[in-house]
Amino acid sequence: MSQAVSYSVQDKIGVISVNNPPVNALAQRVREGILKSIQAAQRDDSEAVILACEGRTFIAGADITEFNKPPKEPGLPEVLSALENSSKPVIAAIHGTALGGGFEVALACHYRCAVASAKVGLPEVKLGLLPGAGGTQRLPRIAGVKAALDIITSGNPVPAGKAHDMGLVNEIIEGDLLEGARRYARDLVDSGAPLKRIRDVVIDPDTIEPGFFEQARKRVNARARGQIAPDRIVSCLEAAVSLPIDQALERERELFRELVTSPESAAMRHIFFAERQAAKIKGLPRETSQRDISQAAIIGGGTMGGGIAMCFANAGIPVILLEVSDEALDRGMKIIRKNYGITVKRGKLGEEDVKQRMGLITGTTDYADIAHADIVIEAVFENLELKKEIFAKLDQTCKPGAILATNTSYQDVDAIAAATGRPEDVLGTHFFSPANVMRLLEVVRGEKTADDALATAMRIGKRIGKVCALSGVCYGFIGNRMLTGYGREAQLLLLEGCTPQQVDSTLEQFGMAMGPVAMGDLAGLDVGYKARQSRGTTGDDPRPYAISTRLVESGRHGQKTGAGYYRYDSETRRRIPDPEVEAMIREEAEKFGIARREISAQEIIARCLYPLVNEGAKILEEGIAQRASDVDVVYVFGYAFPVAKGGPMFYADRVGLKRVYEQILEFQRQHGETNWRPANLLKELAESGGSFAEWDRRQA
Ligand code: T1G
Repeated sequence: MSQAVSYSVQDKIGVISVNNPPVNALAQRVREGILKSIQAAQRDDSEAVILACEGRTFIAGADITEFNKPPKEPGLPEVLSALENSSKPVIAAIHGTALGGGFEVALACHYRCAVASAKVGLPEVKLGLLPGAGGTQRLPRIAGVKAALDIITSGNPVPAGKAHDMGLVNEIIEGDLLEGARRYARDLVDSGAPLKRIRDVVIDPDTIEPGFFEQARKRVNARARGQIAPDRIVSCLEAAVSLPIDQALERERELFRELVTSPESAAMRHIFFAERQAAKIKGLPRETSQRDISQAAIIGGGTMGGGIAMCFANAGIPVILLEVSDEALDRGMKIIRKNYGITVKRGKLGEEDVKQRMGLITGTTDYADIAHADIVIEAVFENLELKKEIFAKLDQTCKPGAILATNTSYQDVDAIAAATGRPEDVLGTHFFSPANVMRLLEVVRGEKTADDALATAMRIGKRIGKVCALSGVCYGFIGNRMLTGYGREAQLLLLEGCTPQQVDSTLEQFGMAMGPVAMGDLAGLDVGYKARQSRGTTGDDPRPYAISTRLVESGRHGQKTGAGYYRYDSETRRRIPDPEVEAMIREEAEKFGIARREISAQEIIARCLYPLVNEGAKILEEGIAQRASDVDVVYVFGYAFPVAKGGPMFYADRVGLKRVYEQILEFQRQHGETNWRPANLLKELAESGGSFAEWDRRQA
């Protein structure tokens, strides 16, 4: 047996123990070790066999890093057959998260026991895959087809208690798992319990209502955003009902092979690892000391401040919300209650949970009350002078070592830090609206930010459920800086001949959650309008703002006024193209002497996405972002870039940087140097046949 797996027998109960940190992934040596152990168990005097894991979790799945390499024997199906065909009962003892291939191993055992804190699940769909080792065949045989479809297409874990109610777990173990599993195994043997092989369960096709699979396929494809795995999962479940299991297993393997070689899965696996890489700060050892965070404070109880406060409360961290007046504080608390109310309505939280979380949020108008906070996050509106005043006050008020963070979207974090006598404690924590929903957190490193403050911010970000990416200081950091070109080109395309619907639907077919024009209506056109008013726009190219300015000045602020670029159905909020706006666009184009023309979907995609890539390359060469994969993480988790396309930089690698570069040069010829100056890094990689992925590897 490989050192990753050990086997021993005690009191006639065999124990196969897997030890492959960090998550006991089913690497080749683990598969081989389990196979040899179960084969040995057939020949010894054991009367039952327990399959357990050391470390923090039961097997958390196949080893995702192996998918890009040639398969190695033994394959997982062979290991599962050996478990399932064992002549003596095999019991999976589950703790942590039995996921993917890990849960499929457990389903091939005859019984499953688990501690109450454990979870089971089949999250392969989140990697653009499907359970390729019998999960789509065994799960419906015990959970039923509908529940199995929900579990596999959502990819969400099922807590042990619920899994027990569903029959996925046979026994919940109190106390020590292995001791409990031994007792359970002994009881099974003494009671002559049968070898329960899930594969022997037959699904009665009459239990499936007519049209179930057609509706399921329509439903999953409607929200797939370019992902193909959900559709194939429906096909596997159809096979579970209509084919004998061995043929259905073959069908599952065939569809798995299609997915594992698909560009969509390659993109999603890229994001899986990119998300984890982004949390690592180059040059900062993993064991960099971190500051204890047990009390947070938020300055400003508006939409953002309230959402940020909820993030801490959701993670069980007490948080004080500071506002300028009781009325403002009351408004802030109302926003929080309303947000929680929505979550309860959606069935995602119970009233009891909300009560417990609200109990962690207190309010004050007195700075003295936040003096003992370990982290303070300022979330007032985007005015640099106001932020500087607040940080000067925090400097006077907060205890030494408190982390002082600003939620600014654009402002200079170094200028804010300079308003204090402790710039080493100051950094940016840029949340995305709504802060209690959007997972991205840009952590902005100031010139003088201390390493331990930075390491603490990255860790606390993960603790409150965020995906963190490190940014240096520049206008707009990573995401918003890149967004400028994306929004500008969308506006210019409108003047040059596109309708709002054409731009939006093209990018939504590409996989964006919402097109850029509709995004403007959602955010509120008056927001940008006011920012331009306060900033002043002399010298700016007026064309990208011409239409939105006209809309705002005619009272069309977007969804909030029922009309912007589109009109909105007051009931469904569905957008409705508006000929009045299209006439307005034509008028503006005429003013600028722009001859309108037919514009292809390809041009819309390139004109909007290549500025993301180009600005991303500039951000990399300036050292603002650590990796191209970090930029991908920012766009997938902060701007709903389709995960099945892997992020703007991964997508550009797939298109080919030479082609992207040459297209940018063509746009430069057509539209001038200002907006289309290629990044040096892009030029260099394009001319050398390189890629952003290789650049990341070279910089590692
Ligand atoms: N393979 C390889 N490495 C993995 C891995 C995996 N399955 N899961 C995690 N890691 C690495 C991860 O990259 C990180 O590495 C470290 O472990 C800690 O992970 C046949 C085909 C289990 C909930 O999708 O959801 O089975 O950065 O930071 O927050 O049908 O990891 O330290 O170098 O995420 O405590 C299905 C994926 C695979 C589960 C733990 N399984 N993993 O979360 O730690 S496909 C999954 C997770 C499959 C079968 C199919 C989480 C976790 P490093 P972490 P965590």
